[in-house]
Amino acid sequence: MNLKELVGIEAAKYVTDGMTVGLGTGSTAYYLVKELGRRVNEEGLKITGVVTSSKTEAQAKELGIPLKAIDDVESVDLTIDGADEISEDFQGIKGGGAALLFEKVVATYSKDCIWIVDESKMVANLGKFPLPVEVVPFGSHNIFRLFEERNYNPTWRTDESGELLMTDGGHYIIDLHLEKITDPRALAKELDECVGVVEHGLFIDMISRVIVGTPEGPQTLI
Ligand code: ABF
Repeated sequence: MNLKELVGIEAAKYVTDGMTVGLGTGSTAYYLVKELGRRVNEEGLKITGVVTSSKTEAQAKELGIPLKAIDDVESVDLTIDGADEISEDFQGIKGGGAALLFEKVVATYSKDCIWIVDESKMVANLGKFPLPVEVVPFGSHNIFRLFEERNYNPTWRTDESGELLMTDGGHYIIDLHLEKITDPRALAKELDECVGVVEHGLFIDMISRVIVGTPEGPQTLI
């Protein structure tokens, strides 16, 4: 069993009957959804899923997990999702899968959030992973130039055909190659104040639990 599968199965144990569960994106969340599908079908687990991306929606539907849109549920009890980097003080970078906006919306309006990662995602400081910033197409080149002026080493996220990637929300993504983010809170505030930035991949103070896959087994932190 690989480390991603290990933590996906471990995280599924926190899902109980009657829950509305936020289902994240990525290869680690894939194993969580797979395990929930198994429990729904083999153990009669009764849950409602709220998905954060078209990929997850397709997988959950195929597995027979009942789904609802976030606006059709009173609240999300627990969101379980992957991450690209998690620092020692449990701040995170997400968005490598280009679903950060919907992921942050679902996580923000969830009572509890669990991140599931293999140990390679645990870092001393955020920033080695390029920070995704989701921007409105209108005026996005001005934002790109602003990031260049601030020496944030921006690049455009492109799709398989080399075109600018369009997110499920209809926006572009600019990735900032910062190497090391010394003050994630300050950078998050700065990006929040940039006109045309819809959302960014800094997830600050949003996590209740982290389950890390290691060769010795799943380690639950926080
Ligand atoms: C998603 O999962 C994204 O926010 C993040 O980029 C990605 C991590 O993918 P993986 O689990 O495949 O490393 O939640």
